[in-house]
Amino acid sequence: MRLTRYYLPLLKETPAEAQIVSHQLMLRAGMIRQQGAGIYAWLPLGFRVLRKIEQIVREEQDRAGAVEMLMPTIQPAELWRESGRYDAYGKEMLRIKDRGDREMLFGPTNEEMITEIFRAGVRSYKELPKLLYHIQWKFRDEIRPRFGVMRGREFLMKDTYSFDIDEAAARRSYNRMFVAYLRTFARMGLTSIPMRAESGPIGGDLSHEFIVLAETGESAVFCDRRLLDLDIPGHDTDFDADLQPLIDRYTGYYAATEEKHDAGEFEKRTSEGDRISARGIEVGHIFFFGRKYSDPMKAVVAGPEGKDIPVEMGSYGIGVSRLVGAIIEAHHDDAGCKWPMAVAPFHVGLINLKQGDAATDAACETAYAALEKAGVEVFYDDTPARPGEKFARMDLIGLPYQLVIGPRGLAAGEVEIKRRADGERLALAPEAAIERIVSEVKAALALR
Ligand code: 5CA
Repeated sequence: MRLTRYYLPLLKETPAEAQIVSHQLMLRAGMIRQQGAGIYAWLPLGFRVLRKIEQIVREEQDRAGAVEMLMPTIQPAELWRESGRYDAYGKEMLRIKDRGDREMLFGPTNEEMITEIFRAGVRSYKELPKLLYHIQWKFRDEIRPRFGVMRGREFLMKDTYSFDIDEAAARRSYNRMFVAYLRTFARMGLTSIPMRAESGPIGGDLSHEFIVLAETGESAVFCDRRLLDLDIPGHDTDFDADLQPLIDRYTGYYAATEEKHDAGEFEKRTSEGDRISARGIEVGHIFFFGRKYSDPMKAVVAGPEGKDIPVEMGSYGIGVSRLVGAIIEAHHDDAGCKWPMAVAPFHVGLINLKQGDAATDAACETAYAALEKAGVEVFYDDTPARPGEKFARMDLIGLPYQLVIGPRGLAAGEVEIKRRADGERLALAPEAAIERIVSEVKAALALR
């Protein structure tokens, strides 16, 4: 991509309304633009990150055995009357009427709709388990939307729903999602900690929040430091095998959100040096709630003896748009974002230090074409701006590598690579620089 063709409205000043660094950087780097309280347009650069996060979420859901579909954003109120949640949900639900005066709503979540879809198509316990998911915009009329995409009113969520014949089988579905979540967040460069959590309006009594530690997080959390060093399950994890031992390794350490925190137990189960009391960002939340929806909505299957049995259900959410902010909170410095390769909007920023100089332009075009051909995503600053401006701009948008090409270096047979993560610089011959970037990008993207 060439910057001269792109839409990258950067801000010089830090917007006063943005209180946390991820919100400030998303506005300054031209990733989002506010359209109302808690409602954002995703500009091209931000949209690329959102799409990459979504794709990782999708790959890990598929790997764990979930099946993708798409449900609408608008739902009929009737469905929610069946479960009894229409009135219970309160003012957070955006209620709408259509031209025929029918009551509709903008979905804050999809338990009712998926239960309706399931009961229409599954008859026998032999068709279970079923894990279905979609990635769709939600609306919650939050009292206090804040911190940009972290707590929006309109936000993108991945929500999965599981259907099983009994509690033991439902537990296996829950475990699949538990492991998938560890992998999903790790692939984005985040250390997530599963913590015992309150289930709130979704219901049920088994629930974990996946928390990324951050000073700016909205949740107060308590956990054992050793959780930060556990190995992430590999991409060859067999999701059909018994995952319980893997889960036990995590749940064996103390970790709880404020609502579930028990100070006495915390002290008993952790040594003082391992005790973390901190703040965190909730990037995912998984729930097992049994028959809360299948009972009232009559989602039943014929069991082994032919009798109708209500299914045991769970639901599993990931805050896809919130993750964009969470990743910035974890990876930035004073100059801007420092994207992990897997979610970077582009892999490399190509900086032409003297646009219009024939040799420099030619070297840039050659590098641009060679990198693109090798599957590396290049963002080429082909504007006539001064070098200082180009450097600051590239640091702000935070692509993992910068390839800097100018007349002086070229005369000495060299171009420069700068790694954004640690600022390390390396002067190499143009071909060697390209090779180096291609192999480092490939290595960083390799699935582990
Ligand atoms: N139906 C269940 C799971 S599918 C559910 O709705 N769970 S939730 O309420 O916990 O939301 C799932 C995830 O969406 C949260 O963990 C959080 O990461 C994200 N999320 C929730 N509310 C917001 C919001 N207002 N803005 C941005 N992300 C949000």
